[in-house]
Amino acid sequence: MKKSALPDPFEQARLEKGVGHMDDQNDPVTMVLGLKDVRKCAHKWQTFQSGAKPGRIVVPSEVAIRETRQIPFEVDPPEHKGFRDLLDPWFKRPLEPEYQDKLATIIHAVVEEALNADEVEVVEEFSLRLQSRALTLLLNIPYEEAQTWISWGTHVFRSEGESLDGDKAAILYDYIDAQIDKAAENPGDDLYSVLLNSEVNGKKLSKEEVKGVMILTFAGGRDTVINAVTNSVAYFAEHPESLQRIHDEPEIVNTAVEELIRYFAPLTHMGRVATEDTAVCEHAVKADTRISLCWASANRDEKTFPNPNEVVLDRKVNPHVSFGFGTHNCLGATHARQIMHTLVKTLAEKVKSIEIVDHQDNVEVLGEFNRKVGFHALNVKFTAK
Ligand code: HEM
Ligand code: EMZ
Repeated sequence: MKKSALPDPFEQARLEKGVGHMDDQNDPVTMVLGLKDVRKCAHKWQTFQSGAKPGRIVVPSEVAIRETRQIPFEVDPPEHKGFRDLLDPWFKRPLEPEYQDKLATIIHAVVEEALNADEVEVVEEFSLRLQSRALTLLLNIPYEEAQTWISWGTHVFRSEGESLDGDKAAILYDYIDAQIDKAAENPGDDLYSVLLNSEVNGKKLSKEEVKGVMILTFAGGRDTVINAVTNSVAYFAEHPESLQRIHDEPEIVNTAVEELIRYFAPLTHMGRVATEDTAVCEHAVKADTRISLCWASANRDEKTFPNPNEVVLDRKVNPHVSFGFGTHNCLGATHARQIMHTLVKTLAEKVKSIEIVDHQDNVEVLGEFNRKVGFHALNVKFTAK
């Protein structure tokens, strides 16, 4: 099997039962596996809520390491809408040409660094740098600030060997508290200041609410983007013909990016808490227990995606759910898509070949399933055109 392949561990359970089961800190999860069922449950926010105890809809649950509610992620309708209406225009800025030019400059520099180096460890030296520098644009903060975020490593709530790391989370919380205080004293045109001066439903956002938005912006857009970027490098290392094809047919770059994102599914699943006794695929789900919407499984649903385990760069019909579905669909998707678009184009223009020298898989253990989501480390050599 190719090193860049991400096999689908859910196929049999999806076909036979439609659901899977995993335990997590004594708060078990019924995983919803089929595309239609995932969409249906994502829609039923009254039965499957996001606004449970902060941290509980994340798997592994973060209840033990945080109290701040992430906004708008852990808020249900109708309150959700007010926050979303405030945030949507800001998170659409990646569509502006000036933003795209700055992003291209950042990505070109990261690719040039890689081409000039002897060997690159992609996760830390390529993807994390790219993600952090790009995030300065989304927050509208000076470029230099990325250095601090790079020093935190890939995930802000987890570390090597520890699936939940309270000490690491505290670094992020203290940092955000300090930035909020700074912006309150000396407002600028960054996201902190904009949020501090905004109202939702006729009320100014509190510092705690601003913190809830900022934690989510840092956490939600971090290992997801790092995985997407790292998996892309691995994929093109093993499929040079695909890189050449994108070079020769640049008109397919948008569908190619969507297909890579479908195949990678960087966020495996996200939980909900049942508000009443109910059922999914004829499996009882008791009130106050958790289900998860398994985006990674839904994306391989053979009923919707022919050859689901192949990367088909010009796949025509591609209703993947890598960015979620319905109310909480990903707010950072415009930024993430723009990163992927620019990265893929830049690699196709500048890179002749990528050789994988060494790799360490990142495999998530999800009860009965083991899912490779990407790499803990990926050492490669880039060769320029
Ligand atoms: C929501 C995936 C990048 C911020 C979501 C959801 C998914 C997802 C599946 C839905 C969660 C749910 O329904 O409970 C991804 C993937 C990304 C990515 C695969 C990269 C390839 C980003 C980035 C940011 C971001 C870059 C911001 C910096 C958010 C926010 C939400 C969200 C704020 C919550 C939206 C809401 O509750 O209304 N993301 N994400 N994401 N994502 Fe992303
Ligand atoms: C949460 C989540 C958001 C969570 C849309 O996903 O991403 C996870 O990586 C974080 O650990 O706290 O922000």
